[in-house]
Amino acid sequence: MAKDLFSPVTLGSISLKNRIVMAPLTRNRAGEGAVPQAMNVTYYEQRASAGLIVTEATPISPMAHGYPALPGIYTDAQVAGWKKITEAVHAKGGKIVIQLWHVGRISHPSLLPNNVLPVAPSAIKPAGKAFTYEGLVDYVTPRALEVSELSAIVQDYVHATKCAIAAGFDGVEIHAANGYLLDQFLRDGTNQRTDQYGGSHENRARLLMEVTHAVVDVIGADKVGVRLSPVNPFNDMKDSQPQAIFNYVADALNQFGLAYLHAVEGGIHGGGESDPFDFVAFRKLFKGAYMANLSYDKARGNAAVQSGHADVIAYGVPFIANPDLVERFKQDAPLNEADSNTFYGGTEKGYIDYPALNG
Ligand code: 8OZ
Repeated sequence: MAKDLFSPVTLGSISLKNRIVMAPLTRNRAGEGAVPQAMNVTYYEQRASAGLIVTEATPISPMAHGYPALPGIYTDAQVAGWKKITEAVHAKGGKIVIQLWHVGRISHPSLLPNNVLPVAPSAIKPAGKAFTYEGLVDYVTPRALEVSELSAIVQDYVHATKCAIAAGFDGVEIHAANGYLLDQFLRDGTNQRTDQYGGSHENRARLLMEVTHAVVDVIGADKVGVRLSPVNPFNDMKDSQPQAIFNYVADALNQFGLAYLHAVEGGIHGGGESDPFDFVAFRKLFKGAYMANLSYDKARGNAAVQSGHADVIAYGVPFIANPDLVERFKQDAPLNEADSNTFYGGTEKGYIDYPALNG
C-alpha cells in the first residue's frame, strides 16, 4: 500500500503511529520557576494522537531564556513537571521529544540572571523588540561569547539532555533554527567572528556539531533530531549564501546517524521575504529521515510523504486549534480556526479549550 500521513514510521529508534507531527509551539504558559503546570499537562495530553509531539522550545539554562513564562529543562522541579506530561502522553499511546533551546541574543537583561546582557556569536543588536514581562522593549546589543565560554554552553545541553531522559522523553530535538543561538552561529549576518567559530562553513557549524556530538553521546543518535531554518528571516536573520552553508550542515549532520532532520522550509512568524532556497536538493544531501514544516495542509503533506521528499510533516497552528488534528484529517472534517490573540501567554483560554470533534 502506498504510504501516506496515516502510515506508521520509525525515526531513529522512535516509532510513530502516523506521520503527523505536532510542531514545536511557544505558548508562554509555564508556572513559577519555569516549571510546567497542570494546564500544560492537559494541553499535551489532548494532542497525544499526533505521531510525535515536539514540545515547545525549552531553555536549557537560566541564560537560555528569552521570553516570559517559558518552561525550562534544567532543575529537578522542571523535570518533575515534564514527567507528568510525558506520562500523560505515553498513557494515550503518544510519543514526545523535547526541543532544547538557547535563545542567544533574542533576550533581554530583565529575563536573565542578575540582569546580564544576552550572549551571541558577535555583538550585533537585532532589529525589533524583546517580549518581556514589562511588554515589548528594544533589543540590546548582546555580548560576544569568548571561545572559553562555549564548552560550558555545550555542557548545559548535556545537562538538559540528562534532565530530558529523567523526565521520560522519547528523545530530544536540538533547536538550531529561527534566529536563536545555534542559528546565530550558522548564519553570517549574525556571526562575524574571526576565530575557529566564524568564517568558513566548518567554523560556523562548529558549535552545532559540538552540541550535537555531546547530546548524542548522552542519549544516542537514534533519539536526536536537529531543526534548521535556512531562509527564515525572523529575528533579523540573514546569510550571504544560505544554500552553501545549509547544504554543508545537512551533509555534516550525516556523521551522527540522527533520528531526523527537521526543516522550516521558508519564512515563518512574519519575518518578511525569505531568500530563494532549493529544499529538494538540501533534503537529498541528508541521508536520514526528514521532517518538513511550513504551512502544510493535509494534501500537501500527503504529497510530500508520497514523493519521498519528507518522512513526516510537522503541523503548527493547526495543532493549536485542533487537538484531534489526526482524526480531523482522517475524516476530512473541518478544522477549528486558531485565535492568534491567545498564542503567546495567558490562561487556559485559547490553550486547552479548543473542542475535539466528539468532545
Ligand atoms: C515565536 C515566538 C517566540 C518564540 C521559534 C521558539 O520560532 C520560537 C518562537 C516563536 O522557534
